[in-house]
Amino acid sequence: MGYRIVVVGATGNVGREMLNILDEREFPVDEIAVLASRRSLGTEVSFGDKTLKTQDLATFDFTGWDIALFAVGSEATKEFAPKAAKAGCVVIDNSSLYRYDPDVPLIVPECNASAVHEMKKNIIANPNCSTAQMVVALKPLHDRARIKRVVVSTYQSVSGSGKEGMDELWEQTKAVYNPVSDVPPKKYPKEIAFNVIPHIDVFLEDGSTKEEWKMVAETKKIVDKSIKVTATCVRVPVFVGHAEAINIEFEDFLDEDEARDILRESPGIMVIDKREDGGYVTPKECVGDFATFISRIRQDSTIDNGLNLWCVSDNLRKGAALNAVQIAEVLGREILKKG
Ligand code: 11C
Repeated sequence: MGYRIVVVGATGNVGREMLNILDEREFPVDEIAVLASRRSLGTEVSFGDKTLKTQDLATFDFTGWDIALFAVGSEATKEFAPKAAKAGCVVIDNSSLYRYDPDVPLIVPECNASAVHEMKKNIIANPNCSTAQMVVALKPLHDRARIKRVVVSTYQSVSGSGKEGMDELWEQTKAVYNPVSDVPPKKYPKEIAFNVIPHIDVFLEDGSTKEEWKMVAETKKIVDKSIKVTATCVRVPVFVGHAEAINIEFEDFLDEDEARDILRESPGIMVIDKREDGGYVTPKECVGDFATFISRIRQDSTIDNGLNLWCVSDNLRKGAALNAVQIAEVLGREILKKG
């Protein structure tokens, strides 16, 4: 016996990846419903070799459904996730709405799968994409040498801001070569084509951005509240795949060779780290993959116990859809026990 699964926001970048990944990982699905807002109603989406027609989120009855993977904005989540949860359907939510709620586990299965037992509201939160890939790398190193502080700079692709961001990069890039039309910035505050923008999400009072704050708060909730994190999040003209330059200060000394061995043995990680031309992974190469790729592992000799590394992952997969399906797998194994 398998599960009755709902994908909410099935026509978006993340919703479509959720369907692909449920199929690729052969998640035990008995029945699947794909929901969308009225705007995208009737749109067809693929699930394996099937074509599914979207149904209306506003009128859908979640009673009798086991798991709902939500990939819609915070507003729609606020309205519909509690309805699904109340109807007995466990919500795995990709928005930021519930991530910091103490009664909602925030889970990256490689780091804190057991938090699934702390679920109190029938809701589990999926982290921000830039956090998910970073904590996969941090957790095994923290277990060995205790992380004190992390300094991270991100290079985030436009798919993180949905189809509109991807379209804006595409249209602006074409306009550079064919300057008959001007494509002014709309989704982003400045032109993204052939540029980088040190601004993701809204500004906060202390001068940081919400994206940077999320990396701090979510790392503490998932890995260890004692870890200090400072982040600079930057949008780059890449379609899919987020990259991060991570500097880590440990309590104990951790040799770079040992760190490489630990990471090689850790779940969800692929180490590609040859000290030669091209001996590292770039966002283009991680697209469509499940792994978080780690390269450029090296000692930081400017501090006592420092290490640098480069971390790349498909933000629509590990950063969103894959992590959500992995949570569903944990939920099935540990709690629902149907598959
Ligand atoms: C971006 N990280 O790249 C964002 C997208 O809180 O889930 C995901 C935002 C979130 O723009």
